[in-house]
Amino acid sequence: MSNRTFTMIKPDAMSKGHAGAILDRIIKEGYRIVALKQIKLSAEKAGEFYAVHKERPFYGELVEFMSSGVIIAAILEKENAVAAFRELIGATNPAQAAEGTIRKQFAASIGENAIHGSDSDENAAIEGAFFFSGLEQF
Ligand code: FUP
Repeated sequence: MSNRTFTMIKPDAMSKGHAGAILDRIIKEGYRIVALKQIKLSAEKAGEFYAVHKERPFYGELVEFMSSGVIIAAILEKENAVAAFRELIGATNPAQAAEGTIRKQFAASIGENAIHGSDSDENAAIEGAFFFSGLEQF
């Protein structure tokens, strides 16, 4: 069990002005910020990040959406971070997200669902390294 996960506040939440509230919630839930940056992904970089979904019907829309605006990327630390953070953000489809989750509060649809959280320790490490060098992690 690793104590780090990776997150992105997605373009929909950023453009609606929810970044501050989401970061506040994350910090209040006890996560320590290991690394954080604001960045805009090119379509190529977004495609690379979501390469695992390449064959899925929503891949094109996902890449277009994730490269449509600025995001915040961050590495977070807390005990059992991956599982705990998945619980905090809620189901992929906000219609199925539990009360009190970040997606329930801020997400509009399954495609534009406000926030990303890694689904395994292995992916958390891969995704964190996609955005941050060792020198940017504290
Ligand atoms: P999650 O781990 O909850 O982010 O969900 P997935 O890894 O299954 O999907 C990654 C992203 O693909 C989602 F955040 C949004 C997008 N997606 C869709 O647009 N449609 C779908 O049916 C499933 C996922």
